[in-house]
Amino acid sequence: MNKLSISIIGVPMDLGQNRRGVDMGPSAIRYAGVVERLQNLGHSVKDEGDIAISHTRKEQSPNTHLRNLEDVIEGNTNLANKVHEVLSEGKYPLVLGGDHSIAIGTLAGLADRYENLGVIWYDAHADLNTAETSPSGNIHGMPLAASLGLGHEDLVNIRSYAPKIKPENVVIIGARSVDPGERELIKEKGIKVFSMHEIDKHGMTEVMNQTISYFHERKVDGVHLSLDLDGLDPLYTPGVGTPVPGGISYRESHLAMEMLYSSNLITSAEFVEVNPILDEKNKTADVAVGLMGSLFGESLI
Ligand code: 4U7
Ligand code: MN
Ligand code: MN
Ligand code: MN
Repeated sequence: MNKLSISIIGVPMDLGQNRRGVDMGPSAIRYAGVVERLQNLGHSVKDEGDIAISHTRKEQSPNTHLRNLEDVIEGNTNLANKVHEVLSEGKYPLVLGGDHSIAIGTLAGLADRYENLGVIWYDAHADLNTAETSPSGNIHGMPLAASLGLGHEDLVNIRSYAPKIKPENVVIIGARSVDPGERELIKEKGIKVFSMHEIDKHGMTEVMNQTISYFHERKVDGVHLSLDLDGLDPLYTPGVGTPVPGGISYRESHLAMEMLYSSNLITSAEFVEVNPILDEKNKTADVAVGLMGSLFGESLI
């Protein structure tokens, strides 16, 4: 079994959306025992601490309806640099959010090192809005679009290159709340989506088998797992800012993580949108850490 050197990077970011408290996500996940959980699997784990994030919220940034644009860019630039550094040390980046706008920074740091990076977007949402299509102005609804090179140019150009990823290297799993502009983009770019409909109809085993084969066919040189805890049903993960009923179950999610572990495909991961203020007794952080356990080999030892 492959033992990894995992670097945990906390990102106390809450500026990508309106609800307070998601900046405490990294603390809640640490409190739920992430370091011990992964060490118990034989991995070597280093907690790199938190990325510096500004906490001055602005309703709107000048010249745009995107909220807190400058501070989101600054935080994501810091994160991108850290992810890049961790990779150069040969370590496996495990990023803890924070709202999902941080995927912009994570992918900016990763894609610099990978030629043909794959991405799994495990989420109730597609996060494919741009400044033009966003109904909310919240940047946590835009990270996948930004990483594809679409949207506000400063979001798209973190670490001074774009795009970070190719649309044909993205698989979205769990989608059930997709905006009209996002739908168009999915069609136009041919992005692979396993919505709740496909999960219900074919089951998670089939969905994951197809996902894994897809990445093999695409000849990716790494796959990043971006897991938004709202991908699961709010019954299991109530501590999220934008819950959507009818989500992926607890067991289906563990199965997905176990299959990804066995596939040996995943080379980095992030767990985002844990909001302890909205949670019930740290349930959502506990589920997050449990899923990390499965992703890093728990069921098989
Ligand atoms: B998350 C939304 F309009 N699409 O853009 C938007 F429904 O990172 C929600 O997946 C985005 O939690 C949710 O604001 C972002 C909305
Ligand atoms: Mn979401
Ligand atoms: Mn998301
Ligand atoms: Mn959310």
